[in-house]
Amino acid sequence: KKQQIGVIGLAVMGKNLALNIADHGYSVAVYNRTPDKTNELSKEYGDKDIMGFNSLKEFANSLDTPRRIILMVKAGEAVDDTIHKLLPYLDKGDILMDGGNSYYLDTMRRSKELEEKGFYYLGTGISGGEEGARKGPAIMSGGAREAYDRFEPVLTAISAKVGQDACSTYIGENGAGHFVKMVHNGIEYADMQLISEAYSIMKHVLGLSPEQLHDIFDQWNQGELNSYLIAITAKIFQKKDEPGGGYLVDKILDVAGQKGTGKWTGQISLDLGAPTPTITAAVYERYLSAMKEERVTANRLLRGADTLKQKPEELIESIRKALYASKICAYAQGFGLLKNASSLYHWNLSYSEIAKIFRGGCIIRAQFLNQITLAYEKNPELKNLLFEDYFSGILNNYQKEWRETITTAINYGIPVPGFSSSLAYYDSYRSAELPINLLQAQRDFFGAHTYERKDKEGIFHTQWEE
Ligand code: NBP
Repeated sequence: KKQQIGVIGLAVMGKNLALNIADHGYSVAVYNRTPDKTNELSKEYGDKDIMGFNSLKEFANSLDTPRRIILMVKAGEAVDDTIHKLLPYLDKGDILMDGGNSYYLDTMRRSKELEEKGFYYLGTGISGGEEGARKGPAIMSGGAREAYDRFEPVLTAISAKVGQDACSTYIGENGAGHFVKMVHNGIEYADMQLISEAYSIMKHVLGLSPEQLHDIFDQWNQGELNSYLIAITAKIFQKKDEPGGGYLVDKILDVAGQKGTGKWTGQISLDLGAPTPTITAAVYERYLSAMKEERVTANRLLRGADTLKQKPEELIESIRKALYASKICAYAQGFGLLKNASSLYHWNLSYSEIAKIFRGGCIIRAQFLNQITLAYEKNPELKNLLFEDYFSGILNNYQKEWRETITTAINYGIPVPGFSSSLAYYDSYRSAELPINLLQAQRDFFGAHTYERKDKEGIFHTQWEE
């Protein structure tokens, strides 16, 4: 008997996906570069239909043809390396699916190379971390449609479900799946930064304790901010350190790592001319976090301030509104970036489908994604989420408190780059007039870059000085 699905790479994600697939009635073959992980998995889960192999040749021979293989190795060289070693044991028509967080241009390159050799290649974003992989992630597949169709039953079975809907869909050709996953992660960076800023203001201005913060986030999670990240934030504030030690959150070093997807989102937004200031601010803030020593020195040299105008309860409600308004702008930026990429690469992305699969399994799952889905179902050509009544209504109603929250943070010297980038995006976007006329004059002054005029057609250049 041959195994139905192959999984290569048995770290956190691959192991849990293999178990998830086996739980849904598929027989699985697994392989990992270091045999220990394969042996452990086979030993620990001997009751499941999972066969471990320590040679790629035996692994490939154990699979039903045309083969369906999921690669879950570290993004980058490991993917090329593994493909290179596996290829001699594959047959034309086999489907290789990269389920890691690969850079979408790598995916475009790999699919071209493999398709030229007669293989299928699916670049698939899988979100949800360890728990998602085990119990149901959100899955975004890119590549040849017919290859997706052959993989689809497995992907649908193992994905998260929201009501009747599976959080798995075909996104588009070649790198489209990984691009959408990358933007998902960029939005995730923004979401996490914004929540951290809300926490920072409540902690520093109001001096709230972890217990109080737990109650507030728990309450926020009952309303329009309802989401996975708000829910886990509430839980984090409850976690005690080892006996006698206070709360764990207060013991954690304020230095963040990153694996690249947020950075790529920022870089590509520059390439594609799609503004994503909130997402990019979140990436910069992680870089700043890593400069811990410098910050500690600066903290001694450079002063902040304090003056509180609002009552505590009012401020907490203002922060909630500022968080929601800022979040809406971050999602508008992310979907704006998808729109630019879709037209550049002819992916014909369905934004309502994308918002729909983001509702379950993945890290940015949130109640308000229903609103995004509805917005794009109503108008697939929507230029910007901010044009949809629901979102413009929220922003119009919340902007006063949004501004007050940021003002409070500024007065206290509390950094809120996410909140303020979102507000700057909002204010720039709603400005019928920007001071860019002056900038254009400067460009023409020193570089003869020319300018256009409000009052007549044409391209103009002025001799600004004698
Ligand atoms: P890692 O990203 O930590 O990668 C570890 C795996 O890659 C191990 O199986 C390791 O084998 C293998 N590997 C490496 Br490293 N170099 C290799 C090489 N040259 N040849 C063959 N195999 C190699 O694992 P992960 O956290 O499970 O993530 C897997 C993918 O899923 C990544 O792309 C990641 O970005 C993505 N992802 C992760 C999460 C998450 O929450 N962790 C969520 C969503 C997506 P070894 O055992 O021999 O070292």
